[in-house]
Amino acid sequence: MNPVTKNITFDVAKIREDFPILKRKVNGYPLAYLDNAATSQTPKPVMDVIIDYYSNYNANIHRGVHSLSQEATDKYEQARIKIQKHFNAQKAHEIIFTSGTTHGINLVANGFSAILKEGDEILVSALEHHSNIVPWQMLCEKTGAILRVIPMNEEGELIYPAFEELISENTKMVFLNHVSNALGTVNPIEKIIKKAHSVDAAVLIDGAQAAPHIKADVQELDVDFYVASAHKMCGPTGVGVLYGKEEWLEKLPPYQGGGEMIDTVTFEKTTYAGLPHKFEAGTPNICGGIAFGAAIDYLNQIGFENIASSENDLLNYATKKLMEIDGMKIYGVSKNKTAVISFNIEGLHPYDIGTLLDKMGIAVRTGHHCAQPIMDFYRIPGTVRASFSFYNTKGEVERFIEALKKAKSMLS
Ligand code: C6P
Repeated sequence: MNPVTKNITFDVAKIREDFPILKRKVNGYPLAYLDNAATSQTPKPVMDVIIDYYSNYNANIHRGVHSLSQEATDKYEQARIKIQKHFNAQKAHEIIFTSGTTHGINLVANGFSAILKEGDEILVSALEHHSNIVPWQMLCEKTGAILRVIPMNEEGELIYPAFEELISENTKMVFLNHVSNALGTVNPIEKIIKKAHSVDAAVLIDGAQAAPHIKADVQELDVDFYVASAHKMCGPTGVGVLYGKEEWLEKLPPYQGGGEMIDTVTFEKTTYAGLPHKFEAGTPNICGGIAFGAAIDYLNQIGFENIASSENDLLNYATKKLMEIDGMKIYGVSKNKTAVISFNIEGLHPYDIGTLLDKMGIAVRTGHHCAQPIMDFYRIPGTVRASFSFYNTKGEVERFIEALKKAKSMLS
């Protein structure tokens, strides 16, 4: 848990006014939405942008001479620049719009099939979401490259000395998440990137769970690829970002062929458009991209220090209260973690706990969280996962704890 100074202007009651969904009831109880790692809720300013788009300038982009098309194109490209500035990318064309983190990773993995050869090694961490495992396994099947795994410890942290032993001149790529979705662990990506570059390996960071909480600076990190999803950042589903260093994006072949990604097409030969269009075939999620820009504005207006500070308070309070419950086991106890608590109560199935919590208006996720290797490590089928956002309150944590105690007594 990170000590971060809290800005006194942070007013959670006022912030909650921006999220109409937080006023609804579920099963007769006020909603306590504690499944933010799965997807975040959408504030009114972002919804307003979506309504404005469809009310006033819905049109295809980069294609039309008419005013609506030009307005939509301008707004879409402005959103790209907002995202560029947010992640501090050097160039706007290093920002590729995707449909989300999964798409971004697949795009890069597909590109590396033209670069890797049999016997090359690629390193993945033991803490990954399936999205950052399966595309690389598919890549290994295609190329004959070898996938090696950086192991984790009981606390849910990567074992850095083991990474140092695994990495070698044969390592061509390292990919891991910035923050684990199942445990909340913040990985030491700065030193991993530095070490990977010492053997000329490229690094892809899956920022899906970090981007809502931590403002990553891709130039300072010197990372080769960074991916994230808008829907975990108060934006809509179906849109995300792939940041790639220009030199890498130039080197990788296109992922999909189609409209907008070409320069010229004849039946004999097609030449491709430059960046970023080379990787953006077809009509994109135009409204989603523009709304993603608005979501980034919204988060920056709240302030990432405020976000970290308020979420950290909720994490500390919830952890302390959970530990008072008999039979409680929390998975992922790194000192450096975001506001995610994965747990089980001895003798109870996570699914049963989640179902009873829902009956009391508390939304959590249960299961393997698309991270089966982590569950295998702990030899469990799954966990209950509560994940907090800056718009959650201490009162909601208290309701969650009380509901959990009630569920426990009903199930025992
Ligand atoms: N994790 C969760 O409940 P998409 O679905 O493409 O937006 O994101 C995939 C993804 C990739 N990496 C990490 C670290 C993630 O957490 C996720 C999505 C959600 O944990 C849904 S499975």
